Amino acid sequence: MSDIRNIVVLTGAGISAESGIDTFRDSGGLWEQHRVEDVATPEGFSRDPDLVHRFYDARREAVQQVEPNPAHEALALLDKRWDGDLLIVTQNVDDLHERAGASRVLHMHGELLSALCARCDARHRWSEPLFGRPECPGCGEAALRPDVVWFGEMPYEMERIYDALRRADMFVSIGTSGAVYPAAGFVRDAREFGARTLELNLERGEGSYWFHESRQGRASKLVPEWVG
Ligand code: BV8
Repeated sequence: MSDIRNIVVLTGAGISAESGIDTFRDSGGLWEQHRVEDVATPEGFSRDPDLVHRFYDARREAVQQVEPNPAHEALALLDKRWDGDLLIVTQNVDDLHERAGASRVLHMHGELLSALCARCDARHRWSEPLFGRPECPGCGEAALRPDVVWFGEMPYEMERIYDALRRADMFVSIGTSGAVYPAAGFVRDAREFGARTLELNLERGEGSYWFHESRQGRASKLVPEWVG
């Protein structure tokens, strides 16, 4: 990677699969267990907040029982030793990148271990259930919701992401089906801005043909090999 200075990595549910966290679209995945419209949209939340709280409370609990895997650890190692720009943009709402030791992480779809107050917009570190409507530590209202970006909501820090893509010499996509936008379009943006693009995934994702190179396999093998 001699001529590479600035790297953007995009991760999806596939990087956490070997830690025991369900992906969305693999067989038996989260979207087979629940209708997206019911649990991952603002309309679903206003229709049945308790159902949505139970869905996210179960995932928040599960995330605290699992560990990072060698793919998370390899990215954390890269983060520690890379002296150029590096941004790990994750679509995942787990905290496994951080628990592996990575620090340059951006959760574009929010985080399970955070609660957002629908009344005062404050975000709070949160590891307990939201079922039962606890009060917002800021404004005292019982208006806390999962701090997760649902379909139809604007992902976090898009300007910072596009700024990093404009400057990237390398864009690596790991463990994502490329089914959800705007994340699924980042490879095209990076390529247009002149970056080399690499896909590391169990199978070819929906936008696989946009990548200069695509390697199939498990993240716990491919990512340590790529980081070297
Ligand atoms: C927005 C958080 C605008 C919640 C999630 C038509 C065209 C283009 C766009 C749209 C459209 N219609 C609607 C849209 C917009 C919509 C969208 O893209 N819909 C899709 C379905 C077409 N997008 C949005 O709504 C986004 N917002 O557009 O806002 C806007 C503008 C102005 C003002 C306001 C708004 C917001 C989308 C965010 C939704 N939230 N998650 C939660 O986590 O519960 S989405 C969810 O699915 C994930 O976060 C992730 O982002 C996404 C994709 O999932 P993946 O991570 O890729 O997981 P998946 O299971 O799909 O794939 C796993 C992969 O891993 C597989 O390929 C598998 O082979 C691989 N794998 C498995 N095991 C391993 C492995 N790889 C390696 N090793 C292994 N061991």
